[in-house]
Amino acid sequence: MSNADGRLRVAMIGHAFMGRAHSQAWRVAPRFFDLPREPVMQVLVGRSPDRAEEAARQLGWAEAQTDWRAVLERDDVDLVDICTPGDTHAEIAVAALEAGKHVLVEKPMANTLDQAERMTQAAERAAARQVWSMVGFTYRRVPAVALAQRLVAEGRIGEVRQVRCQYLQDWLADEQAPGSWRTDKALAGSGALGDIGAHIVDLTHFITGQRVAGVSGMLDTIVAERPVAQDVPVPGLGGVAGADRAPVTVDDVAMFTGRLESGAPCVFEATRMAWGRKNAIRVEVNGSTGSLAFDFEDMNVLHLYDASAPAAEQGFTRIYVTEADHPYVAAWWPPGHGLGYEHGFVHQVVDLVTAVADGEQPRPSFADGLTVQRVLDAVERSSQDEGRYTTTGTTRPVRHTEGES
Ligand code: SOE
Repeated sequence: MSNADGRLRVAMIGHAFMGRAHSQAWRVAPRFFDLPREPVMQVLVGRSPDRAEEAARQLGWAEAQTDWRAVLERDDVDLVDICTPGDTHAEIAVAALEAGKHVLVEKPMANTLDQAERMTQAAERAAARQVWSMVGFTYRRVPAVALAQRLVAEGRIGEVRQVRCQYLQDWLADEQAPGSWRTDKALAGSGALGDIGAHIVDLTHFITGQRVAGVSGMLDTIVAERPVAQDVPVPGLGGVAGADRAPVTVDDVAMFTGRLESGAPCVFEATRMAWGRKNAIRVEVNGSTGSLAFDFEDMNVLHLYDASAPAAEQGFTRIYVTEADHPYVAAWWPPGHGLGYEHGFVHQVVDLVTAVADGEQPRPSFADGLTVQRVLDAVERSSQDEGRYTTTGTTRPVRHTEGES
């Protein structure tokens, strides 16, 4: 709970790539947005005392610790921000919620459906005590994506008929690229499927307001063994400590088709092998009266096709999403200056702190994260059953809501 003086004291667990992005967001959000609570960067938790001390100094945390369980017992911590590999998300999140701490957990929320279900149950219990939780799907907080959701909810492209998503990266396209915790099923749960496929499933849920009801999936591990990086905080992540090579036990490529609750067909591709594509998140939604298209590699732009326009004027409109009345943009720069990858994390902090202060459920909630986990689980099961169409178990009567799925 935030204390009487209006601060929200944060403990962040993990300080690698996500820890650095979250730290910048905690530092910057109160400087650009008028927040109802002042985030305080109280304590950074890491495995190595020396590395944690150095990270706390560099990233702006008041102190460094190595025992996350002891941090959960502190009265000067109100919120726990979990930036660790997925194998620890459930244990830490459930313990933090039961200790009365609000929780932000990185995506995917868990490595298994069972873990996600337990986390969601703990979150529901905690919410009854005004202790809140959120999953860190930050791409829904890119202004162009938030605008896409708004336009679909307003009916600007009519009824959603089809969705196609890609998340293309190439950081493992080189067979000699070292393994890491991200290539080890015991630590990451899955490969491209959970790491980046989770993002495009959440984006589909968010933008369309509908859940994926069933999938036919295929997973592929293209490079079966990799060198083990030695210059990492805990040598051996991604393999046996001390070994110089380790098997890859997760997918490099995840491809699946699906149907939304309305029956609309979708297609998804997530890969780490697409030479030349660095962080290409592409979403295209086709409706009954138009289309929307987004590519994160041109992240300040949203393309809108309005099929109701006079035939002579029809074509994709390139909306440069940098105007003050676009989502989140008014807090930043004048039109035309654009935002970057890190701003989605800042917007995440803004929305989380505001929801906590207002005593409202932040979105995406753990229940929202569970709907994504159900899709990932169904893709795994389908891929093990010759790609047979597999329901996600998340269907409900189709609702056309103003807001979230
Ligand atoms: C994968 O390399 C990754 O770091 C994801 O884990 C993040 O969620 C994504 O934002 C960038 O790429």
